[in-house]
Amino acid sequence: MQIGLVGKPSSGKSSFFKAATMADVDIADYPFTTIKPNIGMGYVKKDCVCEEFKVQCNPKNSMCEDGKRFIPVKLIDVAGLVPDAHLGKGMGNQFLDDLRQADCLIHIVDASGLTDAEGKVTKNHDPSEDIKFLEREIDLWFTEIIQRALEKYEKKRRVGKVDLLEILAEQLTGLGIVKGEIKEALDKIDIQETEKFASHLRKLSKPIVIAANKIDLPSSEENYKEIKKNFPNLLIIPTSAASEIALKTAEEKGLIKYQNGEIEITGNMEGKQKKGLEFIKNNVLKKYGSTGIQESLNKSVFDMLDYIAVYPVADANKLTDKKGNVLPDTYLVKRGTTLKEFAFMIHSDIGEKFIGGLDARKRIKLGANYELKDNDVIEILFQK
Ligand SMILES: Nc1nc2c(ncn2[C@@H]2O[C@H](COP(=O)(O)OP(=O)(O)OP(=O)(O)O)[C@@H](O)[C@H]2O)c(=O)[nH]1
Ligand SMILES: [Mg+2]
Repeated sequence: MQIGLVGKPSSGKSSFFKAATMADVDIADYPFTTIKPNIGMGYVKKDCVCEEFKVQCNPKNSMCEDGKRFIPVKLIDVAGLVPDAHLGKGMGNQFLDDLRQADCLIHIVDASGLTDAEGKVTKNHDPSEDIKFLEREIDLWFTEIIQRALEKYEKKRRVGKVDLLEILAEQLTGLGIVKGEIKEALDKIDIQETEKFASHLRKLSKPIVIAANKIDLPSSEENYKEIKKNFPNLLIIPTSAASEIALKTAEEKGLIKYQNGEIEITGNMEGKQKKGLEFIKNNVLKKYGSTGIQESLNKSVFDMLDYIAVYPVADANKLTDKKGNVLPDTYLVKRGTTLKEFAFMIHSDIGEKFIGGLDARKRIKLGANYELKDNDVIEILFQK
């Protein structure tokens, strides 16, 4: 699972990245602080099935803390995107190629309205404008890729018979778009209207969640309400990346206990630090329920992409892998994934030698076409 963080300069992409990964990255109040992409691991958080099964788990590909499973997702923080990036403005849009493998995007919007379209300090900038321009620039990036495929098609056509669908599929597989989707788009939209065609495919392969960031700033409240009104069909989450960094840092220093959006002071704190924490408590946690960072990742994966968590085990009775680790792995898979498809995800060898599966909860046998359910714990049977 990969999630791309996009947005105009200074909207807080690297702050969001740091808040989610706690990796040390450059954060500054001037545009284009980030040039080369930052890549790291964030986590989606979910109730672990260990409590239900009343076992102590030994996670391998994920973590479990107080009954919550933290499942890794790759985050990519890129340079800022500005209007007309496709014409080479700012850092251009070539760097978006780093996001080809991303399953979805989180658009980090500066909800405070205190930075302009290029990330420079201003007043009363309308964040709705940022949402519109960014969608357009992402669509234009797709348009360029499709145009390159069309050029390739024209070139090949001159020397022999070629299939447009084949060429498009070849060029677009890197964006995670499958043949069926391209065929559907070709049937529906004239590819000569390349931008429209591109926009359709972009929505399929790179859906966007909006993080209304800097929600701690007073001017954000009105703007947040406004963007929710203007874009009723978008998933919009209020976030304060800076607050999340402050809280995690205070926790690392042993000053507070920070869990599930609640803080408890445990260490000695000076007046200024205490004031800062009080501010976050009142203006972010109480007002919006949380800093929104974890929600953004969770909602992207579980709500927008509609993924579920599945626990493969080698022994459905003991719930262990071959080495005896209890509930070692959690996989994120798209809802609708079949058992046999899942077998191939774990290992192509297991897929090829697939026989069936065992449901550890219901203790029943499962067939190849069984559709996986959220929190399934499954032993896959294969020829050894
Ligand atoms: N008040 C407040 N400030 C924030 C928040 N998130 C980021 N900032 C500030 O916004 C400025 C830009 O943050 P960055 O994370 O560097 O922004 P970016 O989007 O990565 O910027 P580029 O790499 O230049 O494109 C910094 O001064 C941050 O401290 C937030 O939630 N609240
Ligand atoms: Mg940055």
